[in-house]
Amino acid sequence: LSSAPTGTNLDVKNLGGLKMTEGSHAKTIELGKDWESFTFAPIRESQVSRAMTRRYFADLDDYAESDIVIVGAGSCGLSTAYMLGKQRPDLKIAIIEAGVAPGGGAWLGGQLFSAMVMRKPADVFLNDLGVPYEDEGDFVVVKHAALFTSTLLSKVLSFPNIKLFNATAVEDLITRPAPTPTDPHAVRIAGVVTNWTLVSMHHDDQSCMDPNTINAPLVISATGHDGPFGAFSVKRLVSMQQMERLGGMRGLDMRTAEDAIVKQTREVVKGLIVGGMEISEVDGANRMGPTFGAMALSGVKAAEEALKVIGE
Ligand code: AHZ
Repeated sequence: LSSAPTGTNLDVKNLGGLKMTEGSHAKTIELGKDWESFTFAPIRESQVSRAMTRRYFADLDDYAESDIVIVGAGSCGLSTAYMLGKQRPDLKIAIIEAGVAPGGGAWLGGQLFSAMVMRKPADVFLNDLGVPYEDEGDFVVVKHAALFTSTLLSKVLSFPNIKLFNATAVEDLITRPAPTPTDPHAVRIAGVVTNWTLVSMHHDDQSCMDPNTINAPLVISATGHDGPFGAFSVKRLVSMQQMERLGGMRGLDMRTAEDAIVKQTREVVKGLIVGGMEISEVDGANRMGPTFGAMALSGVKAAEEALKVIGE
């Protein structure tokens, strides 16, 4: 990857100052000097198609064997990816996000309000990211939740060892037998089964749309609390009889919820770490509503747990 040209200063009043070199023709175009003769560099439709598909299919090939798969690109999944991407450039990390737009519930604070509240000590995560906030004593406020999410997303996506597959749903988990003395039917999680989300949503009215797979020794699930697309992995653990039942997310109590989510973030069955609001369904923790410190710090804890499993 070549980086974006630096040193240019695009200014609407002074477009003539920006010079652009046009591909192989090496013709210098001075933006804004003469809009009548302005033209983009040449293109053919097939070049655009190949530029996208070649890279996507190379990524599918490359990430078919990943070191870690993160399921769900909400605030917890993205925080996990950020910590791992920063610390371990040697690991190949795939993020699978069902939605077209990554970010989960973190584009707004609460209800439809813009500001995002984070209780201390989650301010350390914001400092690391470089997201500004107002200090209100025991908590801090980011002016726009979207500023947090877009900053986090831009950092995660710029790590060369992380690939986001969005509009892609995890439909199932890959398992291998891993019997223990107390449970001869125990399994370990060995990857994920994927499909385009739009295909996943049509299994009831279209037949024979088989999925794809990604092998990975470790899966980190952060699919949020129960809902149409939530708590995916832990619900599947119950239906495949690796967990007797879910505790079920409890009512809202900000005072207890956030500590519990961070503390309970862990490897739930071999090869599967669960974080963010998905873990509230396992142990029966309270929800916290619109305060996001636990999501960032659950991501930090999930990354730490991952390094314990994978080896420092
Ligand atoms: O699209 C989902 C969302 O972006 C994605 N996801 C869910 N199931 C998936 C599947 N395959 C792929 N099968 C899937 N992706 O997971 C993401 C979850 O993001 P989220 O923001 O819902 O969860 P989180 O745990 O990161 O953050 C929770 C934020 C909440 S909820 C809450 C409350 O209800 O009280 N409070 C907070 C702070």
